[in-house]
Amino acid sequence: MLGDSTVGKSSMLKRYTEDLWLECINQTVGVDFYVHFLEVEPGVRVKLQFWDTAGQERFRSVTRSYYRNSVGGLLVFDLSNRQSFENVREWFAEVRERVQPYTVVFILVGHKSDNVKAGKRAVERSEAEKLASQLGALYIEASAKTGHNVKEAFDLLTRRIYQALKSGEIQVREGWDGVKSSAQTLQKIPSIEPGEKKCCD
Ligand SMILES: Nc1nc2c(ncn2[C@@H]2O[C@H](COP(=O)(O)OP(=O)(O)O)[C@@H](O)[C@H]2O)c(=O)[nH]1
Ligand SMILES: [Mg+2]
Repeated sequence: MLGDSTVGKSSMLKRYTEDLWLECINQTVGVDFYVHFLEVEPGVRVKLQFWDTAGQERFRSVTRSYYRNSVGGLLVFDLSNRQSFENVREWFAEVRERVQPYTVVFILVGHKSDNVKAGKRAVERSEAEKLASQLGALYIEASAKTGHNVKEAFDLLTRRIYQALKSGEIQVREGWDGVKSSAQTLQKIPSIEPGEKKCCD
């Protein structure tokens, strides 16, 4: 989870993993860890691990150490906070710099979409879509408060990663924790038929 402090990263994760909304969520200190399971296609259940980083500069040295072992990221900004949008490029560059030459799959999230209804939009959808395409990411608007598009944002990221794995755009590397799977399981992924059961069901 990437983006400035207070854009709602922790709230998005709470909504996605527990379907909970907390008005007074605790500020993240350093890095928090969440797990969620998703069936990406019939019979293929993946375990997702999320690293919820603190956006403040004083924790950057901690959060940086997690980039290398991540396969994807949600770049989050607050639709009612222009500065948080302006800073997205920096977050992107910060991660890219540290994972090179490898790829990280990104989804750009315009968050707190409930504020848009209240007339507080500070970033136009067209600008955000333009930025997303420049960064090679997809764009989605969501709200942890109402639950709008939260599941969709995480699902989109997961499916993009899964596709990238299947196409070979991303490869499992030894000593890397971004994607973990036994070599045998991974080779089987493309050939799984809908409805076919995998082990450990
Ligand atoms: N209006 C609105 N406020 C939100 C939403 N998500 C989070 N917030 C508020 O934004 C503040 C920061 O949220 P938090 O999840 O801690 O942000 P983080 O620092 O990016 O992890 C809190 O006061 C939340 O209640 C949302 O979808 N809509
Ligand atoms: Mg947080």
